[in-house]
Amino acid sequence: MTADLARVEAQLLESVRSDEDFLTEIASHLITAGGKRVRPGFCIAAAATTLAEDATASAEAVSGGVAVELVHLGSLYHDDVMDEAEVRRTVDSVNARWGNLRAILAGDFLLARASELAADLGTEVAGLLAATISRLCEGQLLEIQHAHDLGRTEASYLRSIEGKTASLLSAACRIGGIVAGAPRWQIDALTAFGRSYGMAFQLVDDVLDLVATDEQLGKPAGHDLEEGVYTLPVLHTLAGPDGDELRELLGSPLEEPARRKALDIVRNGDGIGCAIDAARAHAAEGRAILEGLPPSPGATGLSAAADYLLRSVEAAAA
Ligand code: GRG
Repeated sequence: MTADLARVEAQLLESVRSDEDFLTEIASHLITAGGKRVRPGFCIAAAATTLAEDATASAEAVSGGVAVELVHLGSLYHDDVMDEAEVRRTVDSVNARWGNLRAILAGDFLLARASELAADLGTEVAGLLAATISRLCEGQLLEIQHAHDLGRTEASYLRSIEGKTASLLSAACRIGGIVAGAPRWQIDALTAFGRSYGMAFQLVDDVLDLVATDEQLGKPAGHDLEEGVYTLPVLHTLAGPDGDELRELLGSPLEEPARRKALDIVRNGDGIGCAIDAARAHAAEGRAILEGLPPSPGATGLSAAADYLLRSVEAAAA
């Protein structure tokens, strides 16, 4: 996988080259800044579930992974504009360095380059990636529609994270299966695994925003609370015995020391445990789906990723 991911890095940089050097620079900014590359890794591992033994990834699996990462990057460029974020992947966000107009354009450029790569992989992949971009927009819109909404329901939260996060992880796995020529039932199983893992991934991300230290996050904890994004631990706390106290603080933009106080209430209640349980259930569902596949290093790798995700949040919340 290490050598395959090195090919992903090279192709990512290659795919954002423009005749306009300045656009190349902006579009490369968050690629060189790092990132975990979970989505390309999943595309490659999903393709590898068709092989009984370790093998070098095909060019199509690498391209599929690059296309999905470019969509992820494009969404981060736009998300940082919406959030007025200053830091991403430990460096200046694109909007902080070059302004919103350039960040939006460069985000569009990343989506365009992703689409070109997807087109080379065939109409099914191109259609899937386009549909997934729509789902990201729907999930994100649902989130902003409910900003500061004390009446946000758990069902609405789950719909939002399915769109904004799980859909892309699911597409990464599906594309891996498609380009590897897996049978349809296996492509569908990989798609379902990616969705389950993606739900767990966003639940974990939301818990970490509440439980990790400011130093671990590289930004103040409780950022979602501050933005008015009430995630599952918060919704659960609002519905519980400390709900009234928390409700008094939320519902409008949050300044210090109210952010600290709200964070303490959520940390001391059982909302964090409830969200970790939900993540655990989604990860278990994902692992069970993988058990239905023929044994392969690809399936083992995807299952290990689900284990690792849960261990990381359990350690942070302990
Ligand atoms: C333009 C495609 C597009 C979408 C517009 C802005 C938007 C709608 C969607 C944003 C969706 C979003 C930011 C979801 C959060 C996804 C998420 C969990 C990001 C963090 O992913 P990691 O942890 O980050 O994999 P790295 O940096 O490691 O890649």
